[in-house]
Amino acid sequence: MLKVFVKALICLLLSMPAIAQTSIYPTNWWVGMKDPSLQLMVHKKDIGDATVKMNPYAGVSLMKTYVPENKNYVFIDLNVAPSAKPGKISFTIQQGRKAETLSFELKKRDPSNGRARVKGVNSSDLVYLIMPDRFSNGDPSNDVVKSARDDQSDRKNPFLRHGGDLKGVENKLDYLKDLGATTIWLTPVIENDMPLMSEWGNKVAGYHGYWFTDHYTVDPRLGGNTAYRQMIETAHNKGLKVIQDAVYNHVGSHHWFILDQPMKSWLNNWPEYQGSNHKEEVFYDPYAAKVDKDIMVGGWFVPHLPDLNLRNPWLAKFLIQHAIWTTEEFGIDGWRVDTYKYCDEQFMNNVNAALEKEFPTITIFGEAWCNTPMASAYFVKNNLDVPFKHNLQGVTDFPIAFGMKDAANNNPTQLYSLLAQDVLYKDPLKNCIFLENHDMDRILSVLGDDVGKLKMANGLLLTLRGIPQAYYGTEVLMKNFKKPSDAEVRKDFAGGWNDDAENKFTSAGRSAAENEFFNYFRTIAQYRFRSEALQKGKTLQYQPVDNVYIYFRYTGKQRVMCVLNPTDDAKEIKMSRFSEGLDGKTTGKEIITGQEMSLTSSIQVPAKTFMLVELR
Ligand SMILES: [Ca+2]
Ligand SMILES: [Ca+2]
Repeated sequence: MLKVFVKALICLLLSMPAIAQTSIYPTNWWVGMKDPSLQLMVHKKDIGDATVKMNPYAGVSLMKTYVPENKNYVFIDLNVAPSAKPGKISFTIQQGRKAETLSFELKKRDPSNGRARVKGVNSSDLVYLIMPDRFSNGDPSNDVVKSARDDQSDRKNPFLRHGGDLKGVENKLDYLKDLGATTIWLTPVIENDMPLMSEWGNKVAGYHGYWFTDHYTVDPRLGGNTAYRQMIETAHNKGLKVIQDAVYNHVGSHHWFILDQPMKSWLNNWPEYQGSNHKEEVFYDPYAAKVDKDIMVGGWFVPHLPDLNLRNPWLAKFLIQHAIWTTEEFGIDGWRVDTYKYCDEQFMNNVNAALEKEFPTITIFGEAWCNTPMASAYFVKNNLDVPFKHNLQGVTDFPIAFGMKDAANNNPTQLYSLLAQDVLYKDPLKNCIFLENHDMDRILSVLGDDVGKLKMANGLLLTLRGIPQAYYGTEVLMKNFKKPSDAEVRKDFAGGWNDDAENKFTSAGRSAAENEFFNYFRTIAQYRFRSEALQKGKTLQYQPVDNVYIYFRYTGKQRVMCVLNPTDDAKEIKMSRFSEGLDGKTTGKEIITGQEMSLTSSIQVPAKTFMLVELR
């Protein structure tokens, strides 16, 4: 492993670029931010030997400058007073006899934050997760970028880029809205200018987006910053919201600040390559050894993803300012944070607090791939007595994902028990719930290609507490296991490319079976869109008896009853046990079939069925 690591570092050094131009990060800022402090990171050959002066600008003061070990950087701390007006501040950089003037823009903040943009995402929403490279190609002219380290696009190769982009997503927003989605979450859109990397014996492109190389650039193969801004504006105009995917734990090995590292402590360095142990227990285990925690947080994912030292205050400021910059610049409504449990805990609390300070309506949920509610709850606001308290709003709720799968597989008892453990969370409605995502086997395959089970699982997904998230293609029966690789669960959406033989974005292009499931999903999603009980109601659940699981969602105005019979037998269920949930109601309408029902004595529940009954 040592050899691999050293080889990787040598490769990095060899590919180190000359610094072509002076760059300032963030690329601009705004007046009127609640935090007046602003730290500029300037990247320029030998700037550490220069003198930096700020030319007078009303309301903006230069507090201090700092030159790190690498003299190609200087950090400039500014204070931007509330009185400062929009405009361009300038710096004079004197290097020997040469003087250069750098200009930096302070813009006016967008007045619609918290209303038309940065609205936040909550349990009233339905999130639809898209990997843009694999969804729809709206602009074939950007499929290949000649100047990129990876200049290939080939739909026949599952590991290369396929040409999908942000214009493609924009073109399909009406389809998503009709399906009942209110929010799109895209796997990261930030530039991944990485060469092909070896993963499990394959040469793989950064088509998925998780290998950042420049935080301030949206990947040109997705359409760049302009296409992202345009897609978000169109989504907002259609009443849809957008979640961006953040990665704080690592970057790609060809990120400019890895190729020319500002200081030695920028990364979590080890004498020889050290992978993470992937054991979240180290955080809450009262008996945990410190070294195990150090390896969990500081160990790397793979050699080509340098693990960031989030305790470095300059790096932390860079990343926090980037999160704020992105939110203000593009007006996104929320963040999903990748690899949350591998990041320094205090850093994560600091990012979340900084975002919530500038954008009180923002939503943030973290990816915490955990098997137990105890572990999931640890990473959010919780009711646990633990030494470190996280401030995160919600997590991607893996235990509930496994519970819903088991329930559809004729074992609902585990789901019942998992929900009982919601006592651990301050607000379980802020968790994101799902059946599948880009890192998991597709749920239809997991359920043995049984569309009946798929229906039951999705019935649960759309009616249980939390923010439900669908994964692109579920609705048209896309399936596969991650064997031999995760590319199998990231196939192209048929019809997203002009030359596709089939177009599953239209009912005419879908098979009868696909349309049946599509309509099933859409019916519940559309009902959910107007049901306050499903969106924000309380939950009342009953212990499963004979594997039939019944729960209610209710507010003061509306009640719904959800009935899951995953068994192979039709059941007659006596209603007397459910009087607390029925609250005196004697009739109901089953939403999926439209059937009126009497609830006075008993109901008939067909085998392998999920019923959603609005009480009257
Ligand atoms: Ca394209
Ligand atoms: Ca880490």
